[in-house]
Amino acid sequence: MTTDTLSDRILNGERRALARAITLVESQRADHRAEAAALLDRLRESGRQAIRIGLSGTPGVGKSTFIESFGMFLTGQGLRVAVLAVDPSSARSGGSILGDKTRMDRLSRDPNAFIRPSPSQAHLGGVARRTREAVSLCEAAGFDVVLIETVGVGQSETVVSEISDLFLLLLAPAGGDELQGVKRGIMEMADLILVNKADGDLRPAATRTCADYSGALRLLRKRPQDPEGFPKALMVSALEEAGLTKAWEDMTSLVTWRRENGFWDRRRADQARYWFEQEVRHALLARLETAQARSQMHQLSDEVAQGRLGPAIAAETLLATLGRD
Ligand SMILES: Nc1nc2c(ncn2[C@@H]2O[C@H](COP(=O)(O)OP(=O)(O)OP(=O)(O)O)[C@@H](O)[C@H]2O)c(=O)[nH]1
Ligand SMILES: [Mg+2]
Repeated sequence: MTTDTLSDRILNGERRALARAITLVESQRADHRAEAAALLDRLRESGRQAIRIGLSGTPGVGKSTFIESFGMFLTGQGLRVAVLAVDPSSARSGGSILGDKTRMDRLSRDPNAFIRPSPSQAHLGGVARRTREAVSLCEAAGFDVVLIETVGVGQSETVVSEISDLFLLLLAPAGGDELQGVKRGIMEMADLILVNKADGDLRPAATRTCADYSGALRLLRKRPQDPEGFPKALMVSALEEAGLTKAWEDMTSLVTWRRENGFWDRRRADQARYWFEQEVRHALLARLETAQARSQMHQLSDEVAQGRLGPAIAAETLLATLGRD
């Protein structure tokens, strides 16, 4: 299939074309990379934008259950929803939301939903880049909302917030009054904190946790991209599908405010800048990994070790040859 045909089919909202294009952006082959770049460039002209929602939380907090309920809620509103994942652990398990498709059983059968397991890639940088491109493909295919799930470990929240318009942090009700060891940096990224499992016996604990986090959020420095009252903490129950309407109302009012006040476009522009720089860094590092560069590195490092060349001049020699190819 040519790039033009594939692009037309994606713009038509054809799911099989979308799935195929995502496979293309996930490929490491140089010819596939070039094809993917051409496709993405063509699709960019559509100018379609989804609301990109990043969702993070520690294992077991209810991310998959929430995505199923919230996704069904959104499709119930007539919206088209795509679900992607940035999952550093999938490097081990080989795409963990695959197994999750059973947990997202209803959503995966909904014609207005599209679920894509995370690519199994060795490192977070690779996964992030491909997820970002997959998000663009989903936007071009006309999805209204793209949910990007990540497990709350390591750097993955930062990566997801660099792909998202809104960042949601899912928490479980805590026993005591401790703040569940949520890192300050993560709190500062959150637009909404959702205290999940606010049902049954856990409801009183959820109420306390929600109050604790509301207080903690008020202590953070005010961010320019927030209207009065944001970021905020809310209670939801993914299991009982409670609190979803309120959460969605808050998300849309935040989006509207940011659009009207220039913060939406500014964030997207900053993200584009960030990913451009990441691409440059990534490509430069990749050049160090070619057979030729490795052998030259080896040779120069021997000369440095033997005292025949200074480290700085040797580095310059190597870098000068990387520029040409
Ligand atoms: N009571 C209650 N239990 C919930 C709720 N949401 C999820 N759970 C339960 O919590 C457990 C973990 O839910 P998951 O949705 O798999 O959590 P997750 O965050 O996706 O977990 P990982 O994929 O392992 O990171 C399951 O047993 C769910 O049934 C909720 O709103 N209320
Ligand atoms: Mg899960």
